[in-house]
Amino acid sequence: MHHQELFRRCPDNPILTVDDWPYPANSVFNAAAATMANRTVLLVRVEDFRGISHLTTAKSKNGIDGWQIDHKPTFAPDPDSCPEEVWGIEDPRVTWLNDQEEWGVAYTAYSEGGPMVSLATTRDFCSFVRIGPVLPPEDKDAALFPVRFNDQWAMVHRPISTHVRLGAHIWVSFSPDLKHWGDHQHVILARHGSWWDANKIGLSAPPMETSEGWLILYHGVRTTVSGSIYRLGLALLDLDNPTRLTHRTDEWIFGPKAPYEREGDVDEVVFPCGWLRDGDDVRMYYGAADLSIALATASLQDLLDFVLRFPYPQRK
Ligand code: BMA
Repeated sequence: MHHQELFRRCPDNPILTVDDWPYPANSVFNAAAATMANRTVLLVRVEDFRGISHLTTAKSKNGIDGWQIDHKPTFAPDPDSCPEEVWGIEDPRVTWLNDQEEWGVAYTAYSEGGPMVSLATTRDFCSFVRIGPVLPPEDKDAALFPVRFNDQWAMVHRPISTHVRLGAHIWVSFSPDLKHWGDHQHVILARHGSWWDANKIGLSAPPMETSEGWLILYHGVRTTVSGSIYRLGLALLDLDNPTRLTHRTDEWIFGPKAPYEREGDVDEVVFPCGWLRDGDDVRMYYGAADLSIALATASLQDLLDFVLRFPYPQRK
């Protein structure tokens, strides 16, 4: 199998659009995913006609169709109490936190000072408890790990560096309490030049625990004269030390191809915020062209076999 076919698109794509929405919206995309009581739950980014985003819960038995969608925003920005959310909340990633018996939600709070990372928790995808803004601008594409390392929570995120190695790279930070974060380390650097993941990368779906390490799905942004192209690659982090990168694919494994990925509010974008594992099956939910939600599936073993062909370090 060619590695461009590791993920197979669902024939029903796009599986969710604004036409399915119970209330008027400009776009529905970049959804987090979870499994709750045998149902697939998507926490969907919905952009309203002001351009401001909120999150709404959609549930389905088979994860493809028959979605039950909340009739109003489930988790809306609250700029009166949370000024960092004044321009909306975007791109959630959810992680089941074993010790706490709840999901941790990392999302982009769009503040007047720029996009930053906020955290919240939920037990039911109806009500959310904010932990608060945890990393200052510009920082986004964050997700929690499900377990602690030496008693510390860990989180992947993507600050933007204006120093010598200018660019947007993937970092991991640690916290004793989910609120205060430190011990920041960069773990995956954007490549340079003509690479598909030159200059700007970011985590896509949350890290997935596998026998070979933490499987990382990340996006790389190729800048061209007619705009950016968002594509996806894989990496592995050491199971015991998530700051140690052990593998990283040279080539992207998934990129915009279908018409709904190539043309939308932002052309040439595939942007997953969630993937779910069921045995060897991996279901990846992704925003398509900042307009709709699509689904593609892969075999976990195939993904691992492919990424294991690229031990790190290698040339950049
Ligand atoms: C990124 C994020 C995503 C968006 C993507 C493409 O920077 O803002 O929400 O899907 O750009 O526009």
